[in-house]
Amino acid sequence: MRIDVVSIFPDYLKVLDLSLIGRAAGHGTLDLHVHDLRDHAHDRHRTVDDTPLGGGAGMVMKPDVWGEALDDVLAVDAPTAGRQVLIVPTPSGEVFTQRTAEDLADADALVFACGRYEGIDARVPEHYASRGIEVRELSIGDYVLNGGEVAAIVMIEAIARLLPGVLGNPESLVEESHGAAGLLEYPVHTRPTRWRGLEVDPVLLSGDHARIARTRRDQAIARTVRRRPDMAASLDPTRLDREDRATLASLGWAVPTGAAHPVPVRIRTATTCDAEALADLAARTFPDACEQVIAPESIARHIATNLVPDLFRAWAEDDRVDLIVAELLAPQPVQEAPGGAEPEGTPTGPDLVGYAAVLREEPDAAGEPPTGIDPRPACVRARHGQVVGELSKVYVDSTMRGSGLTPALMSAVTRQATDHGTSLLWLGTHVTNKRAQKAYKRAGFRQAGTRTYNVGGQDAHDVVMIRRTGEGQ
Ligand code: JB8
Repeated sequence: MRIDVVSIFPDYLKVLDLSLIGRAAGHGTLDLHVHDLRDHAHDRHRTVDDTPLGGGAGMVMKPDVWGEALDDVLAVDAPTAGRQVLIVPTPSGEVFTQRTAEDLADADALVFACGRYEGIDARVPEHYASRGIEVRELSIGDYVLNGGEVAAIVMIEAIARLLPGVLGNPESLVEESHGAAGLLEYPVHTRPTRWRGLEVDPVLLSGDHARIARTRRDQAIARTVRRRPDMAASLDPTRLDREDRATLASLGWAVPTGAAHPVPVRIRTATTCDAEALADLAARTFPDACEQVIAPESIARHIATNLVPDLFRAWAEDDRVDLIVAELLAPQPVQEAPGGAEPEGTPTGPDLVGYAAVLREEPDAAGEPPTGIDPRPACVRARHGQVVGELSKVYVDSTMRGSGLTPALMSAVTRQATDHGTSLLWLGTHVTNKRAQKAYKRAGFRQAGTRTYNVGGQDAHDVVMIRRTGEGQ
């Protein structure tokens, strides 16, 4: 690739002779030429600037001087040189990203026009574009430099390292921040394994490559969510596997079924204020659990008598119940409405899209178990010395199927139940509901037996699954 740089400070570009870019120039991969703009100024003072037309602060670089300089290096009306791009660094340009670097690494020749003062007369890029030159006005970020030279150096380094033969180890290019995955890079470590009291994750020393890859992927996701919510919001769901989605959902970004991007969610402990929205959600989601096998009237009766706001209010107030909800967060308004008044209309409750509950089998002072707790099936009853909790519900709205919210809710409720002393979780799920059984199996549950469960007056046959909590979750 040939690169020409035009500047009033050609010495600035000397840094490029150092480092890997200089070495690439040595190989002939890169052919770098720096030109002094003042060679094209013909007055006694070699003037390159003049006052802005229309007034205003500072000075503007003269189009005639730039035109003469660029005519010398641009192949105007001579499309023989392959792809040539004129790059004008400017804080008012489009943002230069890794995608831009990848695109420009494909060109045969780049010409950088480095301005100073208030910039170059706007007719200069306009002129060359109209003469068929590919022109890009580019900014390296939302801050202002004193001139285009440093920006050009940044772009040249980002582009040149993508050229074949410039990097010693091209594999360094496959896994890096701002790559196609849309994630930041995971944190890296080297020996010593313990340094100033800081240990590295033992998984890195395990030799288990699948687990290492999973841990790193989760760290990359966590970093991206914390540091770059803008990147999290524009992740491509088709590049996210099931575990990515679970990690992402636990960190507050869920991918609605079929959506192009994740949306922000909050996974939190429920309060009594959620009771109405929870009853609505339960009524929407409960039929999914047994639709094919229980009569619609029985389902309706169960919902109307059991899944009512009072049940969820009682649960939210009961220490023995771990009740977790997933709330869809409203997209942040760009700007507050003028006047700042709240919009008219019905006050809206939380937008709940999932919930999970564990009911711990501790009698209260009056000897009563938590409201709604099921009798412990025989296959669970056999286990002594355990604090038993029923994983009563893990429901996710149909719009959020495959979003990662189910495992995220499951791990949130399990963590809280464990913190509150639960050592054995059990659940019943309809024998025909294979999707639920698979999800519970992935969460570490194993079948322990069966039970009969009454749904609105009709007996249903459930699989009973159990899972110990605590270490190794
Ligand atoms: C005059 O911040 B920058 C930048 C600033 C400049 C010029 C070019 C680029 C020319 N000031 O990227």
